[in-house]
Amino acid sequence: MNQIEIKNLNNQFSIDEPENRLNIVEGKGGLPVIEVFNRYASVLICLQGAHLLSWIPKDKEDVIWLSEDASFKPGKSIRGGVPVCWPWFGAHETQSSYPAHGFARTTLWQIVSTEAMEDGGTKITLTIRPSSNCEEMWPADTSLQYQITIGRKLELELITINNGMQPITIGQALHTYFRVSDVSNILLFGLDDTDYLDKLDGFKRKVQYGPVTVEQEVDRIYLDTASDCVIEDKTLQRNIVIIKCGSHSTVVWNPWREVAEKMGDLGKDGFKKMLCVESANAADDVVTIEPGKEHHLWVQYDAQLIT
Ligand code: TA6
Repeated sequence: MNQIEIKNLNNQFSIDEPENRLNIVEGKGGLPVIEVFNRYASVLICLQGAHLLSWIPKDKEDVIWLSEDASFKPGKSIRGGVPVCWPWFGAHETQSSYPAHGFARTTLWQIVSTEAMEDGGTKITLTIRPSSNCEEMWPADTSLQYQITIGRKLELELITINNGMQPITIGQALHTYFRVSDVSNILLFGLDDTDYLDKLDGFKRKVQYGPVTVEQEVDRIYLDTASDCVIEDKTLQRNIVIIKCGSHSTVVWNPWREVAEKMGDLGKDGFKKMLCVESANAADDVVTIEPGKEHHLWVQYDAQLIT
């Protein structure tokens, strides 16, 4: 995106209030980035993929992990942050040449609106219309909206609207990389007694007992769960509380050392500093949307100090 286009976006969408500022700037690799500073937090969102890169609640540390080796290139997904996986999760069911986790995370999104809210928060609405630029992979007349609300907590809402005449079926996830002090020292609560598919063991169905701990590679789809999750990080004295709606599966992923080294964009020992806890519609938990109807995937994140 060139400087004139960025200037035009600022003319339309920037916010310039004493305690609520929003600007669009040229980020790494020339990709446009929305910067928000308000009384609650600062946030960075790359328009490619509507990819949230950072959320720093006031006087706290970043809650989101972004790889120091993430590449910022047109059409390439960014390692870390909050990738938007849509309209399928993981590999495409039948077309192996289609990108994993869909194309929303590598598409350039449009800004619909920005709003300085009365309570001092900031709301941003982004959109894509896939049938206009990803028609081969997704011919259905669908619009996708993404609302990001930066208040005392962070809210993300992904809305799929079926404008066509036939039902559509989607899989999706907010594939959030949470920043942790050391992944082997955290506990993830909320999935006790929940069945999961273990991708590392041929998708065998297993049961979780107690909190999830990570001492090796983990790649699991927890099934039939709408539960809140909490990442307890005693070293950072922080609980990250994850609440969701419109999702009945939760994916937990950490690649651990060997896989991370092969992936090449996780940075030195980056795997230790992250845990993906993804509010998803994955495996059998796909969503069918009838003509004229919509589906909302909503999450709310809160970073609480452990006293
Ligand atoms: O959500 C877990 C997962 O699907 C893993 O299997 C893992 O490969 C990861 O996402 C990252 O996928 P990506 O396509 O971003 O390399």
